[in-house]
Amino acid sequence: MEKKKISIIGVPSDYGQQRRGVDMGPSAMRYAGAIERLEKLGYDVNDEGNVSVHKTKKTKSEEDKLLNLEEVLEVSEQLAEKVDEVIKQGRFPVILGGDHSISIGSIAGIRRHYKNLGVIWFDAHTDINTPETTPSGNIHGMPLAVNLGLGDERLINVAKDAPAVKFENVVIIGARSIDEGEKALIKEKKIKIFTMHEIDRMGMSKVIEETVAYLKARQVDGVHISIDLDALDPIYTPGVGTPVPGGITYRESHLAMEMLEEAKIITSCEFVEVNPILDERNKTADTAVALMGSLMGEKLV
Ligand code: 4U7
Ligand code: MN
Ligand code: MN
Ligand code: MN
Repeated sequence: MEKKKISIIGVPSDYGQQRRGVDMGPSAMRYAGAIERLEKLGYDVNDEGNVSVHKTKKTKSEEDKLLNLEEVLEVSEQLAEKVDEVIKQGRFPVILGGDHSISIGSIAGIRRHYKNLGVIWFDAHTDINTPETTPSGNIHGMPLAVNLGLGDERLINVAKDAPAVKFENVVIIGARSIDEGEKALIKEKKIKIFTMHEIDRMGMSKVIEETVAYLKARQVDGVHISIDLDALDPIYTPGVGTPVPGGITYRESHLAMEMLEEAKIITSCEFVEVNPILDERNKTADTAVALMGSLMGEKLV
């Protein structure tokens, strides 16, 4: 049998938020052994290197309440092209962030290849703010909205050639910090969400069973999982820009990855918000790479 092919794409961008260091996320995950770990699983791994991110003076567009909009756009366009190219080559994209604004570009590229894409958003936050609802102006709080076709037109236009993700094709897992405007939108659009409350009550096993059944019922033709490391409790992933207590445990997160792997539904993935400057001995990158192993088929025995 031909080896399954993976392409790693690094995106050293920190333009979606205001803390320094998250641009070093791709290096930290490579140091933590991402490539070796996937090769050990028998994959043909191609490290595509990093998307080039120009270090410019950060600009602020007061009027639009969007920080570093030009820079985010530039990174997004490049990343969308790169992801598109990799999928055309028949390779499975594994994207390493960078802050979560990179999902504007990654999912834009992915969307060109699916008519009915499913998206799992593994995060302490819901990242569904728009310029109208954002309390911070930080674009890393907006990528889910943008991929649903909501928010700033220039950001939405990164994927102008592709269908928007459908509201009913999204599942949010791990949320525990949701802004008022986000809550209203989630209710209005009836977006499927398993907050920490549901994870506590149902257990992660049931949450993933229901997630898989939900996406299958919608007959998705691919599923992208976007993993923000702040979904986990900061005990396990202290190196993130916006930590929120009361998160997913180490084992719960691994169980989620193992069950998604068993379900064979995932067609692309990304790991974001790893910030080595805020980390303890690269713990957050290590956890990201361990999750990657589980998601891609590592077994305990
Ligand atoms: B992350 C926030 F207000 N919602 O929009 C915002 F709480 O990618 C945080 O999930 C966003 O880390 C966090 O700024 C974005 C805030
Ligand atoms: Mn988050
Ligand atoms: Mn996020
Ligand atoms: Mn964050």
